[in-house]
Amino acid sequence: MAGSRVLVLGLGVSGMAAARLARSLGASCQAVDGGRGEALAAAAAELRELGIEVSLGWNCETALPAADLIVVSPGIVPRSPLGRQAWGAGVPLVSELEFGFRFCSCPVLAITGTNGKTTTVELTTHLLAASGLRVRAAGNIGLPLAACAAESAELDALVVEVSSFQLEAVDQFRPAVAALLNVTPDHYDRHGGPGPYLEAKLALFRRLADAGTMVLRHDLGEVPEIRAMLAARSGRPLFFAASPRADCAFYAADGGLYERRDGGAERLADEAELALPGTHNVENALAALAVVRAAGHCPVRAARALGSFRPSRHRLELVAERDGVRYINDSKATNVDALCRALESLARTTPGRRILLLAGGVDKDIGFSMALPWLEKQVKEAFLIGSCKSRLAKQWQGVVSCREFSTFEEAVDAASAAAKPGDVVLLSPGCASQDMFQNYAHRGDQFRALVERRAGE
Ligand code: UMA
Repeated sequence: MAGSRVLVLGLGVSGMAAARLARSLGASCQAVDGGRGEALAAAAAELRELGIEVSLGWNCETALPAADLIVVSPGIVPRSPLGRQAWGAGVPLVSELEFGFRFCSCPVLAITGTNGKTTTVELTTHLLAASGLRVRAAGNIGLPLAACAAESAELDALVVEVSSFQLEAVDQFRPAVAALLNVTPDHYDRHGGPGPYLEAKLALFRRLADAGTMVLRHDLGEVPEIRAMLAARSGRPLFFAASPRADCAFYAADGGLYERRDGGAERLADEAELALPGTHNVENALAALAVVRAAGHCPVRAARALGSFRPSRHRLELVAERDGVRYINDSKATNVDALCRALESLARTTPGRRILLLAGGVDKDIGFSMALPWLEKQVKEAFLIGSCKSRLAKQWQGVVSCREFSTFEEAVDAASAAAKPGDVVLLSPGCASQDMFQNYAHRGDQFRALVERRAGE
């Protein structure tokens, strides 16, 4: 990179990491961001100290600074004004994921899918660390790959959560293992529909090295685009399923998790050991074990650590129990499939409890009717917020009573007031958060604060 000119677009965590990396490699670097404000001013000051030129409040009215390589942050939409400027600049353009990957020297184990990515990445990292490997979780989970390049020489593997946004501009990204957990409606507003969304996800496999292994939920092998891709590859993928299936290397049966190998099957763990409720978490555990095997390590040893894994916050997290009412934070549910999975888990773990559901947020052009059977069974009332609240109410009204609120506080107060002993107040929005919050974690923290404030009254 020494002597080349790198232009970084967006100064969130991805852009900051990419700019620091470019500079540390001896490139001359410039960075632009359309935003302003205190946090960005502080970020810009830090970069200027490193000799990086920064322009904030970029309005796309002038040409972008000249560069040999443009590195885009995942939040920059290709058809947005800045996206059009960047993609139209006639300069090689890569995502931060691609840029970081080019300078990582340990194997990358990549995990994508609509839901369960973060849990599976954390669990895989936990299993590998418990097996004595030096590993780190990175990527969409919050630690950009570009921030791991220097440290990667000391690591045995990076377990990387990969989003469809990051895959829009990859070229040499070739993970050693690529896992696809599931594909359900999400981010159609950005990608333009189910076809392009699937295509973006499949970019992960299209660049898999021949020696690399694919890990897939068994039913994904039937998707025509995936079947065609598998037919063109020499290696066989490792399939997993949360049911007994003869065609899967990792599967669940009789309350246990199994690996089928060399004509036999070995029980790796009991399902009951998992501190993670729901069928989807059995799938996540099987996927993590499959990634361990695909990376050349022993799932039998790794499986011993399944029981000591604890999920991160904002996923079916019990934040309070008061007067017989449970308050559960599932702010990580940013699409309707994740909401259905939360309701399915609660049906298993707390059967018979009625749910007061807090939902709504950014409309990603996905339908919400998929949730109707779950709502009908378990939800007493829905308290709706955010830019898609009226659309949600229209689609759900027939099966569940819906109320719309202009602030989150009003919605949480109303749900709490309506709750009777034995009920659950569940925040599982089924939507992204950015219309009212910084991100899903901020939304979950606000929920906890509001619940705790009511407790103190
Ligand atoms: N910006 C512009 N112009 C634009 C768009 C953005 O200037 O048109 C600027 C903003 O002013 C801001 C910066 O870009 O200063 C933000 O960049 P970013 O949105 O890419 O955010 P990062 O902080 O770099 O976070 C990104 C991911 N964000 C997105 O994909 C939107 C984080 O995933 C990820 O954790 C992080 O990189 C590290 O890899 C978040 C996410 O919501 C959690 N991901 C989606 C999801 O999980 O569904 C894909």
